[in-house]
Amino acid sequence: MKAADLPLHYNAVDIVERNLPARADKTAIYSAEREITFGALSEEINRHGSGFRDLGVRFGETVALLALDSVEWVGAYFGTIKIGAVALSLNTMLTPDEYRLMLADCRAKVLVCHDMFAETVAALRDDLPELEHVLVIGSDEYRDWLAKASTELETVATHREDICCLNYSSGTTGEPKGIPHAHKDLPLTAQLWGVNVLGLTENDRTFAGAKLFFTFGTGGNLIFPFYVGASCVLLAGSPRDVHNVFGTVDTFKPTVLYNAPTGYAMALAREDLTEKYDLSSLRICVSAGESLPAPIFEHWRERTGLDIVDGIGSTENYHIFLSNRPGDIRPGSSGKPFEGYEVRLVDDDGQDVPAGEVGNLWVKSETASLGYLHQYDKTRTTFRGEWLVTGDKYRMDEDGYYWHSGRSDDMLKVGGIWVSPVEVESTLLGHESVMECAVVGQEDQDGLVKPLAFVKLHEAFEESETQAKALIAHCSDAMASYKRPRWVEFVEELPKTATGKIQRFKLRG
Ligand code: 3UK
Repeated sequence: MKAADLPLHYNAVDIVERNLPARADKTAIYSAEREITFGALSEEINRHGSGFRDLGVRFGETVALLALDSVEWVGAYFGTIKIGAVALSLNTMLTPDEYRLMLADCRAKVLVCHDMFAETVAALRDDLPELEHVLVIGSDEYRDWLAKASTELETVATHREDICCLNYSSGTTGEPKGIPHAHKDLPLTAQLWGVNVLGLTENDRTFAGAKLFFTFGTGGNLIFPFYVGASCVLLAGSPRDVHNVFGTVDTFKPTVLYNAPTGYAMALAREDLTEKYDLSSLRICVSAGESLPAPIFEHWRERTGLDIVDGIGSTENYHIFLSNRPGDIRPGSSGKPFEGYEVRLVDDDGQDVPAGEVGNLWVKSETASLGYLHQYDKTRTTFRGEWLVTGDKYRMDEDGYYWHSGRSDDMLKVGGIWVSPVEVESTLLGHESVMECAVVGQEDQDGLVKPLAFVKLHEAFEESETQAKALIAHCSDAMASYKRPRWVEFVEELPKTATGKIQRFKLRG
């Protein structure tokens, strides 16, 4: 499928509405809080869209979502898209400073949040003059607003290349980059990977440890299932809790499970996993976010009888662009390219490297974003004509499978989510005891990368286990906890260049 196969005027609310009227009574979303049919969901979407209109939201303006995975998230998301506005999906684990930056950058006009975020948002409002309305899910105001809104809503005839959604991804120095996607990208990725590679059908029921705010989750657990008329299962709670994820599998019986490698590693650490939870509904598992080490794949297969399909995706491409496929898996690799995505491995001068050698991974597709919002320079170095520079190093083996060989920047993927060493370092430097530090990735016992901090203390402080713990706790409080260093090594000196820049590569194990 090509973008040109879609109508010129295409609105991605089609992903839901294509199921009407045939599947009006089929459950679209299962969750512990609420279940909803395609018919009722469509009404909920119309109410949200009409409600946003009533608040003055117009074509191209941004509606921000800072919410747990829920029916309301989905209603607000597609309601925004249907009126030609842009749905900003915010990671729920960020700091107030990050929210301020993002909301200002995209001039969000309305924000929909769950009440646990209401206080954080309220404290930012003085700095965000363009944020006119904050709607707290479940509040009386929200209920009244929705109740008053019309269930009839005409779809705005957006161009298939108009922007429908926005996600922020971390940069090397921790600054967020806004990545817009067009209406066309949603059905395209659904067809190219969801259907053609994963083989989703309307008989599937998807579930993801990855949240809806991450395009791994939005695509895998919302867009792709709805595109084929399948249902999804949403979990409001944390996917870092094994019981949350596998208790949900046990209760709602999904056929497909998406997770980051760490989700599988954490589950394998539970001896009683398969006795405690009935996983028999699952037919296939998917992993992305960082590479899935072969031992995790093998142990998972031994323990559950299930294969894990590993594919590399990115927010820039919306979803997976190089992938293993059911029945054709080379454990430890990211698989092969598939229809709709071409890849190249090139040296630093842009020349193709021979098979077997490590090169920079470039990818060409019709689902790539056109650039980063308000980041002209960064856009020009990443989006090169038809090719997108991923920042990943890869090697192709003699059978055409691609093997991840690290990043060309210092960025880390921890639990499938970006961690900028610079951000962890500046947080550590915020602690009174730290004079200098450097953060690098180190593999844990499962072969998954976690932050390791090298720290030089001020003289008055003592290198001790207690001091190390205090630094880790400091990071855990000041940032999203997954970004904290898992280990601290005290050093007398850090390796530096002649100009005084810390050489992280010399510290990598
Ligand atoms: C790394 C992987 C090895 C790689 C994502 C699936 O992770 C996603 O998007 P992000 O923008 O990060 C992209 C970067 O993450 N990566 C992702 N998957 C793998 N490395 N093996 C993998 N399987 O460095 C890539 O450039 O956060 C993944 C679908 C949608 C996504 N947004």
